[in-house]
Amino acid sequence: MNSAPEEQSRILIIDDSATSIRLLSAILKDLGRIWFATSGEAGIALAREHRPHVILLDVEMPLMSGYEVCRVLKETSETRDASIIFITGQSGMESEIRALEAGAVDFITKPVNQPVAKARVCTQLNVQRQAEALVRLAKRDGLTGLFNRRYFNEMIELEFSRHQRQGHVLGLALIDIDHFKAFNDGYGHLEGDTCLSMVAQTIALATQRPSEIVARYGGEEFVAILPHTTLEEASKYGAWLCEKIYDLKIPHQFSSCASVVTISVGVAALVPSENSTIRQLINAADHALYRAKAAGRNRVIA
Ligand code: GH3
Ligand code: MG
Ligand code: MG
Ligand code: MG
Ligand code: MG
Repeated sequence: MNSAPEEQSRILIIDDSATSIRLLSAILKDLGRIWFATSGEAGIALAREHRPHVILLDVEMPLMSGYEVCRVLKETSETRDASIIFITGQSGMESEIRALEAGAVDFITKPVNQPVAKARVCTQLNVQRQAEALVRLAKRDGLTGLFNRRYFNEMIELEFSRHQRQGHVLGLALIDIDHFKAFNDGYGHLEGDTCLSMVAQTIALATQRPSEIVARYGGEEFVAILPHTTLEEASKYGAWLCEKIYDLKIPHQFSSCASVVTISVGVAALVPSENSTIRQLINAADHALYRAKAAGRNRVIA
């Protein structure tokens, strides 16, 4: 969750003809992972489960037509962004317009011309890849590669409503590098950037649960969302982070609390209640961080 791996392309073929599915699978087999369904309903279920990048959708099918399937896919949040390419035996302007109006991005006519079909799917896979790259960039901080503040804001809303609904404890940690201004002043801004990145990577690596999210909160401040984490567990996590950063042994001769780079951590946790808010949680962690600084830094306070 806190790093961003490249994903394999995913293609779904929805067509009531087994022959047609066999042919298309053979044409597209090198482009990614392929699923297929022989009815609209089964296709929609597969699309929700696997979130294909490209969906090849037969127009003429019994029960649910391709147009209807397309409409449902476009109205469903998990499948809305897939590129839908219609496959049809009907050629002509009218069916082409109807397909585009239903939300399709392209159109392949039967009998399928193999190189053309492959090229069209390739084009859409590239479009999808670029869209994914943009989404990834929009979530990330340029220097450290961690999630950015905007993404944190989205995710804390999500986790907070989950915590209210499901009734679990929601932990939060605010992490701030100690005497970082002095580090910059003493070693220069570039060294400062390198130090910031190393600290960020270490925090990200130490925050392993898939539900946990680490973001760059501001300049030399980071934040970790810790779902299902009590105050005591969050304190342990904070202490562990302090140790990990200390163990990096990044020299800091201008620090007045240690000879290496250290962090201070403030943690808080919310138990579900009707009048608790996100602001409360962040403020509590912020006050704890302030106290960790006042108490001498290189420590966690709850
Ligand atoms: P404290 O222990 O109380 O947190 O002291 P501090 O010096 O770390 O805190 P202060 O808020 O005074 O200074 C933070 C410094 O972090 C100042 C700013 O120049 C530096 N900083 C913020 N963002 C970046 C960055 O992206 N790169 C570098 N090199 N420095 C940054
Ligand atoms: Mg058909
Ligand atoms: Mg400060
Ligand atoms: Mg600081
Ligand atoms: Mg700060």
